[in-house]
Amino acid sequence: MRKVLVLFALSFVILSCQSGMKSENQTVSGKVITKELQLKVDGMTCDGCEMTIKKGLEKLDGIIEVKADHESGTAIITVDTTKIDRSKVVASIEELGYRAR
Ligand SMILES: [Cu+2]
Repeated sequence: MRKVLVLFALSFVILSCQSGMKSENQTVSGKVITKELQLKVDGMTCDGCEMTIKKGLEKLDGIIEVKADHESGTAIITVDTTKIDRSKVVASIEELGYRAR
């Protein structure tokens, strides 16, 4: 019986360690799993384009934060991976009239 208790305690410690670990830029808290997607976006030429992408993406469920930069042609999009994935974000950017990869 004592062995079982030790095993139980041990597995609990291991499990709680794992849930506290972070992989790269992925954060796990409750049911929200956030991830930063770094995309190359072609076609942005001014601040207005950045805003178009920002506003367009922020309407979608699962988008937490959007940073777009037309000078470098990149966008960093923080998403909740339980609600949206990279391919959906790319498709949405293309629907807005830009090319993302
Ligand atoms: Cu523009």
